[in-house]
Amino acid sequence: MRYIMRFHFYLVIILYCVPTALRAEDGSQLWLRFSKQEKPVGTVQIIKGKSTDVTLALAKQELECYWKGGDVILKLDPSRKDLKDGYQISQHENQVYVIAGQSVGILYAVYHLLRLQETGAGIPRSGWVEIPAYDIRVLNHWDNLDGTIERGYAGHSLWNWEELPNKLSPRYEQYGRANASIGINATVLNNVNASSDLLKKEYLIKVKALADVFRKYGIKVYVSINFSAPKNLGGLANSDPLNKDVQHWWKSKVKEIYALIPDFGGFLVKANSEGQPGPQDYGRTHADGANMLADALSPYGGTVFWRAFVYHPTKDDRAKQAYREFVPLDGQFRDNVILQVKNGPIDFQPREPFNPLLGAMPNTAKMLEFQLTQEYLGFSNHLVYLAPLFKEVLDSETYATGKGGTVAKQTDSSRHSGRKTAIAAVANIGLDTNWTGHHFAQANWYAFGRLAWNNSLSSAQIADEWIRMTFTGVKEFVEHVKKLMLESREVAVDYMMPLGLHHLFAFEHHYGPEPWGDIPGGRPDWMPWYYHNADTLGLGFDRTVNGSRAVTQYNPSLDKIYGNTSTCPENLLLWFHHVSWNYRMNSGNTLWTELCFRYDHGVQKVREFQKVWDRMEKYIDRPRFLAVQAKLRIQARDAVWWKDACLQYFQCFSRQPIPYNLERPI
Ligand code: GCW
Repeated sequence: MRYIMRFHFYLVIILYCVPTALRAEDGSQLWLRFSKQEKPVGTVQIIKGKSTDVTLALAKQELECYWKGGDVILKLDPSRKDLKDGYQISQHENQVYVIAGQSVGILYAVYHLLRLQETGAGIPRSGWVEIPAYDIRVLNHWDNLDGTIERGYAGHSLWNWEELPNKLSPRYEQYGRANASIGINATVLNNVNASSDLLKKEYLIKVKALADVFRKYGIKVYVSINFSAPKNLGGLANSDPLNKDVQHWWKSKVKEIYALIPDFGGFLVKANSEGQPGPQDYGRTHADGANMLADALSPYGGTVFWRAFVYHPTKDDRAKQAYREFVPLDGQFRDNVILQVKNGPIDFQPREPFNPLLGAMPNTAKMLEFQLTQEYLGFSNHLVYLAPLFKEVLDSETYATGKGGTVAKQTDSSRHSGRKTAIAAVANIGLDTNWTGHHFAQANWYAFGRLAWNNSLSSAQIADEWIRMTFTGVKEFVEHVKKLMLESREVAVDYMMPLGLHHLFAFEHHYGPEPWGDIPGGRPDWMPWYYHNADTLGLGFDRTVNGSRAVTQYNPSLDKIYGNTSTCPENLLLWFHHVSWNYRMNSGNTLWTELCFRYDHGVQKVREFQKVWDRMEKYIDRPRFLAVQAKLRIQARDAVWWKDACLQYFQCFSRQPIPYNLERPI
């Protein structure tokens, strides 16, 4: 009997582990390429865990498949509330002890151990504790019910609404596992430009099917709602948040959802922005709208993510809209509402200053929204590692709470005991075999998860881990590719829009350059000239007190820095100032010459990336080598396109030559 049981045990391990090990190198395995162990090297014991706990069972299974470091003891300790969904790891002789208050903490710890093993980092003897920086670490999918993805560049949606709930794609499990491995614990399934239909019973059953898959991985499901659903679906006369019938409609809808999904996360809402309905349609405020939903969700512990991205026609500077609309509402939101704020005041540009709302509204919970899908960064064609962008925002000094009041500190759990904290990113995931279109775009998904867990990690450390887990630990490869990744965002800024330029994108699709774009009679804030303001005198958007005054939305200490050309960081100069073509930059160049050099530098660096990558051929598998090589070819072509288009256009205003030692436009 014992032999049969043992045989059975090995069979399960083989069936579970081998398929991952044998799969072709097509990128589908992401960073989860743990090599399987031949036979168990140690034992995995669970202390104080329920035998029916599927998350715990998964954690154990992962260790049994891949862990080569000896005996591990997993212990649930419900009294350790201080750990939240984190864990404590220690080592005694050759045994590793993992303690967590919840089973998902154990799962995270297991992935941490495997990561240390795979990257060769070793387990610190002294042991350590990990507590996540944010309570809710959430991906936002902009997936539509017809399978398309708004701003998605990696194929169609993962969610197959036609087949759900009866057929469950194996990718749902893989998605859950990948997210759990980096600590992501929440997902918003559908586009913020939401269809009311998602709240129909027939769809809620499908949402439930997904929630049932993700639960094991510690992931809660949220949905984006359409504010007009009571009218659209419920047939009510309106969707006014102060109308009792509307409130009642939401309460019963929420009750229906929780009856299906007891751990449902809550709602994400885009209201009164880009034509979406919202409380202002009825003369109500964002707080009225958010609080109505919050009241419906609160008996069940649900949360409302209310977006601050409001964008509608205005004569004033678009960058000021969100702050102007939301700051007067500070303190009016319920405790289970979190204001979801895009990292910059415009829209996921290659570089923006941080959104001033993040340093305002002290009595309102706020969370950051990043964008992983590269809407403004070359789609899935350009290699742009985004951790440096995320870190730049997180580490930005807001001065809101004196020195050290960084964006990270304004939003994470370090100062907000009691209130839920969160961080979101718009996903870059689709049905493509490699999930994200570009193999290196996987690194952005990975980096978001790692920073959402620990916002003090460095971009370099995250890149290092990712490269070792995804490709190889060979030093040559790691060092060169890491350098390339770390430079890649600044390089993209250089060939697209250096020195604080922004929104020079082609209309609608946002792929290439179109600084000249103009639609007679169209909204000014859709036109690139609105943002660059090029004229014969100079270039840039005057947001100082002499211009749009957007600079005054920052704390006075920053307002002074940004508001003066001599103290404004050069990488934001043209964001805040209209500067003369002959303005002297720190390099000694005039603005015009510096601009030429920056664009040219961007192009030359992408060419250098191509050469670096070519030298990496011998270290990795052929399919991924060739795929990245081909994408770099596109990126190099695009970089030249950007440089030529922008420089030749701006030259019409500067009326100065392109420096003789730079590459001629094609
Ligand atoms: O960046 C803009 C995009 C829209 C998007 C909107 C938003 C989902 O171009 O496609 O809509 O932002 O964030 O709501």
